Amino acid sequence: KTLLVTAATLLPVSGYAQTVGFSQIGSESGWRAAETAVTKEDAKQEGITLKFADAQQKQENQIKALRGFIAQGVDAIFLAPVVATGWDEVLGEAKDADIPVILLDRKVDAPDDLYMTAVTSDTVHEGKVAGEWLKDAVDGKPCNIVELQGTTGASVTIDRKKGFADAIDGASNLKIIRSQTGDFTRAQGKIVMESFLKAEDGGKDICALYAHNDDMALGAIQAIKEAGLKPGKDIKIVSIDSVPDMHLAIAHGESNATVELTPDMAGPAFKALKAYWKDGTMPPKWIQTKSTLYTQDSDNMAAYDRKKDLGY
Ligand code: GZL
Repeated sequence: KTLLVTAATLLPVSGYAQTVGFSQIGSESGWRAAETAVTKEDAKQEGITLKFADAQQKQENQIKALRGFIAQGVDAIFLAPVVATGWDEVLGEAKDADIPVILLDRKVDAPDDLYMTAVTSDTVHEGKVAGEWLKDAVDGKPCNIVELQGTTGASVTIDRKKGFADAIDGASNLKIIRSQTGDFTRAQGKIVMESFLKAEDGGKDICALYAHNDDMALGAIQAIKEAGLKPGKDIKIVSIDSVPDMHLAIAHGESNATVELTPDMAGPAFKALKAYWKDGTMPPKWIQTKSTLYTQDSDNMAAYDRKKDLGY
């Protein structure tokens, strides 16, 4: 009996447990932290060993992490690329090592044979949804807009800026008067919004804020209050991510609209990997996640509770 127990203890569980190396950007926003939590949970559910590396927003740390994963011979790599350029060499090394790379939530400017698939939302569309919402909200009245951009050089920043600009293009009453990066963080969002308010005579001529993510908008809300103005009323606010704190702000009338981005990019990524490992099935080059608009008017603020199971 003892022999059996020992043997059973010693033998590895049946089937080989795959290992995935995940190079995560950092924890700059509530959304990013939720993506990390969901990815770790998904890996556990799938019985996959996840090696996690936090790059603290630095591309060189991501490249180092990828080289480490390649040296360790992981079975696959997840990469959330902080910026869009500078990946060809290290992705080429992963390809030479026959390690599939899946991009999460942002894209890269690189030949698409250097990655298996990208799991992202349509980030141009998100900007468009935000712009359309504002256009309807101001209903033809003149509106000076200030814009808090995401991380400079990130695919999502380029796209969300373009989508919003496309949506308001041709509406002569809408004008972006100031636009600057707040690097997707609350702290920077507050600091840059303070500078916008100061530069615009205390903000009396600012009609709206478009922030590329909720965390910068939440920082800006603090700045707007400290300037003695009412966020969501004196200055309309639209942003992207739909994090729980933004749902709270909207429910309290301190913001107006947010476009949801699911933090669960890893779910579809693991699914694609399992199919590939099973019989070589290749996923499409882009697996798109959906974008839903949440506003004060719609009755889906209760969705705030639903967020609990979304990794927040
Ligand atoms: C978008 C993602 C962005 C989030 C931000 O897909 O890359 O990065 O919108 C996060 O909250 O910082």
